[in-house]
Amino acid sequence: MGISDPVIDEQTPAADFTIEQRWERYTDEEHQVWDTLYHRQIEMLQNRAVEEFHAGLGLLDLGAGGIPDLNVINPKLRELTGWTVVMVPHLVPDEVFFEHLANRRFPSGRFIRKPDQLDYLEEPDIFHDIFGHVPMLTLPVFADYMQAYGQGGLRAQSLGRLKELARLYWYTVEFGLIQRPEGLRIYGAGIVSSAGETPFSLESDSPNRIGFDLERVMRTDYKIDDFQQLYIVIESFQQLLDATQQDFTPLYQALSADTSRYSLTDLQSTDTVLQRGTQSHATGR
Ligand code: HBI
Ligand code: FE
Repeated sequence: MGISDPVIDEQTPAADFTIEQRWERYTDEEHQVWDTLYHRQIEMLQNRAVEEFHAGLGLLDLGAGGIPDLNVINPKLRELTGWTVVMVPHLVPDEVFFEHLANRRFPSGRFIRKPDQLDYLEEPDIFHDIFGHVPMLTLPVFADYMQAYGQGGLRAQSLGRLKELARLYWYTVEFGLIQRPEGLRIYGAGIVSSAGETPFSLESDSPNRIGFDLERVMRTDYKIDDFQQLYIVIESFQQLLDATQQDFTPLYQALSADTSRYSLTDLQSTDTVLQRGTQSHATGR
């Protein structure tokens, strides 16, 4: 599974799957990978990532050089929004993941990709998890949204609605865009941590881009192995938090009563269409 990391392998995870970071054990080569990725993305993200993302990087000083030390960033993050980052070996079971989020703990991988894997990896590493996700956790409204998602996840699991709820995470936390007066901006962690998808998500004429609608998102499948064919655009982070804090019971009932699901590329008459994509990337034409 994934990339081998001796500092993970030597530990027995706790009951909540956490391990110690043992920051002093990262090699120079590993710190170098962080720095290479960091500088590449910072360039790419000027005027593309939402302002609050850049602010979060600054508040936590994530560009100080090398892989961040949790003992340094956690006191700052806790002070700002009450969140902390914990280390986990690899992907953790859904209920463990949700339980951490519901308690304002963000589970991050410890390992970092190898120098010859800068652009592709199968599971989230510390660059994706900390550079991608943690800056937004400095923003109170987004911090609250992530906790509400974790709490919703625990409920969805008991109601058998995990698949639908996971789509919300995918289309917002991982691949979300936001409309700003100066133009579209990126806040999704899967995009900000990817050199290829950063310009693609905003500038390509291939993908569809539509406004946020919770039921629409929950009815729409996604692909994990290529750039997205559909991006969901929110108007504000408050919109996201409001949507998540409502009682999902009627929505889940509607999803059971009408089981129709939308294909990735079909637009619906009720969609707020920002761009009708050509899908040239997916079809190769
Ligand atoms: N575990 N470490 C880790 N990181 C994730 O992003 C993650 C996970 N386990 C489950 C999971 N994500 C997903 O189930 C959901 O968000 C739905
Ligand atoms: Fe992620």
